[in-house]
Amino acid sequence: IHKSFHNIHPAPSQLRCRSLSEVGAPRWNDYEVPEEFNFASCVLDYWAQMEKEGKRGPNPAFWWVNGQGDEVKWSFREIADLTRRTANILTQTCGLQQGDLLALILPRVPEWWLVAVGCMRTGIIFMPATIMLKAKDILYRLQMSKAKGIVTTDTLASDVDSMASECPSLKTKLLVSDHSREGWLDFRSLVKSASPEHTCIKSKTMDPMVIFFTSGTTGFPKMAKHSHGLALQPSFPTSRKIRSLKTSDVSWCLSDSGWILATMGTLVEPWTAGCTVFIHHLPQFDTKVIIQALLKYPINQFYGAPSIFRMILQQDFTSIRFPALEHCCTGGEVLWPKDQEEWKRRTGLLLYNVYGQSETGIICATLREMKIKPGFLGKASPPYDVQVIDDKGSILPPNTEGNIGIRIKPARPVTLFMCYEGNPEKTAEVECGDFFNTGDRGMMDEEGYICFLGRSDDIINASGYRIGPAEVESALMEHPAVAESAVVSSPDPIRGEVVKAFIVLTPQFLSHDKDQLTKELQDHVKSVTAPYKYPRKVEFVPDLPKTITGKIKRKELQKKEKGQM
Ligand code: BCO
Repeated sequence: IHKSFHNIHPAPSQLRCRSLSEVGAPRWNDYEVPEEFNFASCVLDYWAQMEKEGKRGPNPAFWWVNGQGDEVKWSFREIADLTRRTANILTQTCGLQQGDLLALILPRVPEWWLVAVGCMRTGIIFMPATIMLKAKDILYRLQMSKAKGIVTTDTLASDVDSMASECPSLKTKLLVSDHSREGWLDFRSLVKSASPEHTCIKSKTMDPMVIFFTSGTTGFPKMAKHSHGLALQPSFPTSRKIRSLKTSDVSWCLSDSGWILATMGTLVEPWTAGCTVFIHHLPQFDTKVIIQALLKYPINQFYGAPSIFRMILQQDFTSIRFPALEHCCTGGEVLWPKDQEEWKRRTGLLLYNVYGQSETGIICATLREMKIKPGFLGKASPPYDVQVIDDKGSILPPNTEGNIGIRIKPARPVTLFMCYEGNPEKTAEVECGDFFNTGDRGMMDEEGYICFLGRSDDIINASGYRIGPAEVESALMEHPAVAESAVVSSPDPIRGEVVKAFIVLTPQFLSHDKDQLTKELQDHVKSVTAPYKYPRKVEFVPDLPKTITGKIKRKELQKKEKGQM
């Protein structure tokens, strides 16, 4: 169905001052797709207009703090102005055009939101990545994507400079800093002088908008390319009920700005509802700072990976009441029933589960109005038709274990990634009959609730980070002590899973102190690749189990870790 966004999405005007779950949606449904859609003009500018007409309350659209007394508060009108300026910087000063790729590697600083929306306005495809990336990770991303631009901070600028000659496509570098740097454009100065006049492109819903790098079981991360349709997800009636955000809400999603959870949970979803996005800079994760912020600020919606909730529960309190907090939502890794029980017992609040991937956005959710079934993710969230399928793509009966699949035929959902950019083989590999195979194992009960039973491949999900074993093994192999290694997931009571490396040492390191060597190898991995991937557990072994053809039997090591052998 092709209509203009406002024909089928009258919802924003109805969202004002009412709970999203109260809003009837008689004229549109979970599956309609407008021919043209651009989040910046259709949603953000809408709220700016509502503010202008005095039809939205005085609460800010964006509220950023850094714990050192600095604070940024922007209204939608200010964001509209600043993102138009950013759009002009990207196109006029940087010379980028619709369809060009821009690496966006910033910590949680306000400029991240400006650049992301500036890209939407211009059709420049942004590629968010975590600030934890190291030089080689960045080089890989720039070369793979042939990015024409990069936006980053002082921390990574010298790494980028050191490899610029190996990235012939890279023609523009924007620095977000209080200092200037030779060869870099100074974003903060430019934004002050840029024109606020800009006409948003008329993007087709299926035009590309964003690319997330996502780890696979073999090789290095793939580029999951999404269209502007991804940003439609929180407009769908069912998706709106996931957190039932309303304009007066203050929503804090703790995701690092590199993940899809940040694009959706700190930008698209809350701003679709017209509510306040709260952000704490949080350069280092610190549970105490999080608790203090929940006590101090009027945050009533809290969203983050289960490890974050578990880490908060590790703190020394028997019971705590966060004065404003009403709704807690978690996703990105397995949520155990005991986490939900403990969170309820000690905070008095329910903890709702959502499930998704970089390729999909939210696939399943326990909506705010649904009963929580401990151990279950929730039900399929339209536009996704989620089924548990066998290896040929046939739907399995209830309570049968299989692969979690999303129906892509006869119609591919608009919010599902378009493809792995430049990798038709991998794109084809994840298709299974009429379904996209998530690679996750699961089971559906008679009520349609789905539970997660693990990965079907070797991908590790450590505290919500998707880590490919090959990325860690390749980093380990660069160390002279490592003759061979095999990296697998190992259970952990706080992080759900952690990375474990089985290492065969080279002869000259056999007599080295093992504790010292473990630390040295961990530091080595942290220094050559994004540090969240480092092996928190290391075991030195004389050899690795292998097949007759010499392939490492990872599954065997994996089973041993899970205590199944
Ligand atoms: O634990 P260590 O201290 O030994 O190491 C930590 C850091 O100290 C270290 N590090 C950070 N920057 C470094 C550095 N080391 C050297 N140089 C640097 N520049 O690296 C380790 C980082 O590990 P971490 O981030 O797991 O540890 P941390 O700080 O305890 O954080 C805990 C969590 C729970 C906050 C963190 O793991 C996290 O944010 N997890 C959630 C990830 C997430 O949001 N996933 C969602 C992805 S999107 C998705 O799944 C789709 C869902 C719809």
